[in-house]
Amino acid sequence: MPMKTRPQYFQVPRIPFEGPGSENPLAFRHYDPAAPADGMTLKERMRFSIAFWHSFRGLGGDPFGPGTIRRPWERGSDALSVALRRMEAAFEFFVKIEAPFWCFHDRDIAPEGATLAESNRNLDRLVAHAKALQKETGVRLLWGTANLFSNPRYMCGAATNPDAHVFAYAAAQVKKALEVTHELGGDGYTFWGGREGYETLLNTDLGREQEHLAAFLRMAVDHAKRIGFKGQFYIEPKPKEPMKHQYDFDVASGIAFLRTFGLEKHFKFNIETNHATLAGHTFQHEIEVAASQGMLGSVDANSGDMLLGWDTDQFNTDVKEITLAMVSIMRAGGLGRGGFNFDAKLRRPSIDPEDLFYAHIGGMDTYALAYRVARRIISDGHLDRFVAGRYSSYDSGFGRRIEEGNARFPELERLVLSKLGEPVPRSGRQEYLENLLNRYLTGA
Ligand code: XUL
Ligand code: CO
Repeated sequence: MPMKTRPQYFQVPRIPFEGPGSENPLAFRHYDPAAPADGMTLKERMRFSIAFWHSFRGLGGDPFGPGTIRRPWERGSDALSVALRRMEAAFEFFVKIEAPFWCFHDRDIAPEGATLAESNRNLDRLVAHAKALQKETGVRLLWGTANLFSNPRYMCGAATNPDAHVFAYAAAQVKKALEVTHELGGDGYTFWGGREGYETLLNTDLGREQEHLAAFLRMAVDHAKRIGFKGQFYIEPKPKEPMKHQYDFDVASGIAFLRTFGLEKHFKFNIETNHATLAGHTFQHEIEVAASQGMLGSVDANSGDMLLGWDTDQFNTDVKEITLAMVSIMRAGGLGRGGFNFDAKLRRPSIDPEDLFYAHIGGMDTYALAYRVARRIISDGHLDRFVAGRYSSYDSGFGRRIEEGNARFPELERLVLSKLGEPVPRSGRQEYLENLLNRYLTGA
């Protein structure tokens, strides 16, 4: 493979699958990329993706101190040559970790220039490089996006900025980001709200800002059509951080927003685990809400910390949480053109290149294990049968008429008065079901 002729940045071999008995920390124990998984390989089924921003731009900086992580490819003062080397290091990692996809923001991969024209030229250089590396390795783009939140011009939002000049700049940036996503064969394009929200209502016209956001998304849909981009558009909800309130608060408010503005046919949701918990929901809840409306799209795979109220973007090794999410995803028919994107970062003291491997091995193994457990839960059918039984009174008679919209209050009143009388309470059996779930999780 031509990759071999390039300098190798990681002193780690391609990660082998060695099975659950392996004691090698640099091996997969559950994620066997070649294993069959419902008519395809597990690698094709899981559609794992690496987030360029965390793994190749995040160096451990936080509000209290600078980055702690040093990477050999980051040395040098010419930003463009560093960016080109960084891209090679990233593709070496994608291949070694057996990830078939990657994701990026425009400003992750190419330095922002002094003007938009210069930024676009830098981006074109890096996109050409990425395109060659994609061809060489077979790694593909799950989705692209634009960073509309780091530059100070976006301090009061991008599409929801009170200044139409900033709106226009953001529009130009997204136009280009869409075009390069298309150029790289991306399967999707994500809108995470960034700073689309408010800090205080004292200076904000909330109604007008939401109209502007809708206008912006409409223009994106229109431009995609114009350039022939057929990838899936995603909204990635998040309730807060960086803003006190973000308009795409959670999936339910996202659905209401899209329907209000007639955009629902063009978008699905990219659900991030930690964003769900920040909104006061479980990961599974957000998946179920999206799936119930046929709008489940993709997943940003990470987790938060139950004791902290911000987005810690940790790698998720919680088998129970992911198994429950997987059950809902499978029932919904899978993610289609979406995937599991590790929007997760190393902790600040995890400074060695191997840590990047341990982190992703843990995340991928946990997802692969959860997939197997969820598959068993679904094929056994106990849970599904229990739930179906719980609603079976709606399968016939007056229950059926209620679901079909053919029942009226007077008819139901007559029924209760003349023959039904008092309903007989039935147990919800939560503890029984929790014990059943534990049996699947422990295999015992
Ligand atoms: C921020 C976040 C973003 C999006 C892409 O919390 O999740 O990285 O995934 O802009
Ligand atoms: Co995300």
